[in-house]
Amino acid sequence: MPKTQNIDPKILRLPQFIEFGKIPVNQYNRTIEEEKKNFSADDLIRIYHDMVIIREFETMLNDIKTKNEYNGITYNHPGPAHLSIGQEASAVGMAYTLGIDDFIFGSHRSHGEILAKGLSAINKLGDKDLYKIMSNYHGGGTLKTVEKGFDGDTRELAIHFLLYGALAEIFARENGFNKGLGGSMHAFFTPFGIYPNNAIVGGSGDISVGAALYKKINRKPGIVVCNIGDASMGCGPVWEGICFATMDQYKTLWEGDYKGGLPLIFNFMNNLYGMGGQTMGETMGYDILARIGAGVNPEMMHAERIDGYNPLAVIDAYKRKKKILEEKKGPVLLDTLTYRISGHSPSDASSYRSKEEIEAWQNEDSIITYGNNLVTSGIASQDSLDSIKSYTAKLITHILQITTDDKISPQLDLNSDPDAIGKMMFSNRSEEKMEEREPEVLIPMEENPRVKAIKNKVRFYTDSEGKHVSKARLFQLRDGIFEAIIDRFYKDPTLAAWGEENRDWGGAFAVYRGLTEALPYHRLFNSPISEGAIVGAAIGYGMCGGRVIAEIMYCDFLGRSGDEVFNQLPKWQSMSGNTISMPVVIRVSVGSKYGAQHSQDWSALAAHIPGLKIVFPATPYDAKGLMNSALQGTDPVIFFESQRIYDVGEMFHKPGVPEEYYEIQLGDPDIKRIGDDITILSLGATLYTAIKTADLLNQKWGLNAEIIDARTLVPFNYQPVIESVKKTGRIVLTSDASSRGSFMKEMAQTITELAFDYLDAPPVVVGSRNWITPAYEMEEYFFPQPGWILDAIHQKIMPLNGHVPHNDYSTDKMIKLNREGV
Ligand SMILES: Cc1ncc(C[n+]2csc(CCOP(=O)(O)OP(=O)(O)O)c2C)c(N)n1
Ligand SMILES: [Mg+2]
Repeated sequence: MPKTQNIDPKILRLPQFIEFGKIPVNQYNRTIEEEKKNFSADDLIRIYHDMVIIREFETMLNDIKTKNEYNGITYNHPGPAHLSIGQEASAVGMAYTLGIDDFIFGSHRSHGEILAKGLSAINKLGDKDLYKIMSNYHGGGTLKTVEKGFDGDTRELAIHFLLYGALAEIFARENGFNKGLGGSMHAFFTPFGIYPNNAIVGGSGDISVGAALYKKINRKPGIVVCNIGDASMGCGPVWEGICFATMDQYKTLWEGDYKGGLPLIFNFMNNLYGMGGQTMGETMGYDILARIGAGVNPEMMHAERIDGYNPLAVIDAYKRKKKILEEKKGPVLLDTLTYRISGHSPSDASSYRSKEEIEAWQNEDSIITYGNNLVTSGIASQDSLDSIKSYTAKLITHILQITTDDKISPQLDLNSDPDAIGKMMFSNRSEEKMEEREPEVLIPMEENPRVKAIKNKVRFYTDSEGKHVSKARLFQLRDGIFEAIIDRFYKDPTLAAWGEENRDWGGAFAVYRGLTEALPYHRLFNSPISEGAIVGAAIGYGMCGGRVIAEIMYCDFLGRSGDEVFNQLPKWQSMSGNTISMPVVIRVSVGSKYGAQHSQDWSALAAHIPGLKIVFPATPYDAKGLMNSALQGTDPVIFFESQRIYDVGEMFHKPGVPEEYYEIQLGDPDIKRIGDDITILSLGATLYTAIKTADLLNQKWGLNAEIIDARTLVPFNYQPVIESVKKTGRIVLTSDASSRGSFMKEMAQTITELAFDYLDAPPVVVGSRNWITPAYEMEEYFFPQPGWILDAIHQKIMPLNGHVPHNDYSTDKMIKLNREGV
């Protein structure tokens, strides 16, 4: 809601028509003769060569999958192989003009794109650079294997390296580009500009937007190509990615040379099918996919359908579209028409399409047609083309032979190191900034109005006379988060933040108030209401090397970014074989007062997914220290914040929240009150419920409860909790999450396992009801109350003399509730 842009009813209420321009469809019409002036003969032959390599590579995989044999080499590959036989021209055409600074993202069917982009990069890199890239990768293991007995030139060696790295990845070998942890659908190799390929249909649709943002925000050269299938046009992340990538603000509000569109091409590899669903005529309504561009923005996304069966048509389109991106008029939508001759996977019986249809496309096969054109135009002889084919078959046979030899190409040795994958789940680095340069800010930090206001705040909840400080004067939890974030914005030039209402509004809960004054648009901006793309773009930004904070306004909206949070963010570091890091913090606000769809604590859902660090602070001191750590790290962190306690002051850390920078290590729970009769382990805002409970236990029964604030869920150091249980013999755990499947249940189970001998009673979890969250007026019947914890202690752990429980925690009641599913 930038005040600079007035929305005038006098203009907006005028009648008018929306005019759509023309979207070109297959307009390329040059002959190869005409193209001779644009390409050397070598270049034209290289296009053929690259297509043949892809065809042979995929044919080999098809043979291995269907017959367990290729050219006399037998092998069983149990994993996936989504082949792109038929689509070679679209891949080679796409990659031909791209340099190594241009990044491609892909899908489950991206072997061809990997090879095409790799071959294009090899052609553009000098021998020295190529050798350096190869010898640096994974300590040179992949290179050493292909170098053995090889006596050609560096470029040829690099082709061996590319084919071997890709195939070894597909066959889960340690020499694979991602140590065998990515596999067929997730293989990539960033030194050649090949970024993650994604097994989730449309997964690259928003991640690639983040990569384009990374390039734009950090002034990096190159463009980004998002290669996705035609059926992915039905996927949320693709639509959200398109919305995110086409926001007006890039052209209206971003300043100076940041003004202008994203350097991004959404390239739909339109093979007309999504598995067995026919996108034109059955499962979608667009008829011609490029039509979609018309509705997105006035530029109609410069959309175009191109003939992906003709590599020269694709190259022509890329040359023209790259120019559009250089002029900052992107993004672009390309509908690259192609056809998958092979099945969706080798087990596909093609029951959804006719033999005649497949034959018709085979008759127009791009490699044969293009080869014939080369011959008839006198660019190449049939013999020379045939020798490319026979050379390629020999090369692929050799690569298959060394890849399938367990001695030459072993898998990651999980026998000798059973934790080898575990060690790759996190990058665990500590980096003040992701790049060395001055951060762009609008004013010195001391001049920031919020920073000035905070200077006058009291950083402990009581004053020197022990009186409670008024809310207006109090340094609150939201201030702790703000201090950590603004500090990092002035340290790390790559740091950018986005989400809904993040800029002028200051975030829905005023955590960012004051940041607008500090930061130019390109470092802090409002996003569309696209939770998937908010997170997806952060993932792309992070994997390219930038640090980013994305915000989800309510925890309940995490479902909208489900794939990004559960499938993408946690996995790319380890699926890359630890070659990329993911300095991404997702702030998630946990609500109350707004009923069933705005008040859920879903921290357990996030904690369940391997590869995420999960934080949930409850005090201003912890919030600042933990946010500092999250922003100093290189791992994805989901940072939960409870709306109930944004305004609390610091009650525990004396003399108050330090003004200077400090870190609190993720994973250490904190003992907030010492006691030896019972341990209360709390998470998030229930720390304050625990405090009230402890006060009651002390006042009424003279018991001293030890209160431990978990602070983080993953990682988590159980040692202090076990030490406490050794002392108290009793533990009750509480959080605002519905108790069934909550993280406190997980903790209770682990504590039972680790400290069984010290326990006098079972660990008991007091969470919220397994209901919808009712209206604010009824919330005390839903969220755990001090009285509930007393009831549970009384009935399950130790009788509290004279206590009359309100709630029934008996075994019978628990069995009944579980049986009823509530
Ligand atoms: C979110 C999701 N839904 C379904 C699938 C199963 N699936 C794998 S590929 C595919 C079809 C994708 O079609 P398209 O995007 O056109 O790519 P193509 O396979 O044609 O290359 C489907 C449904 C998946 N991997 N991810
Ligand atoms: Mg398709």
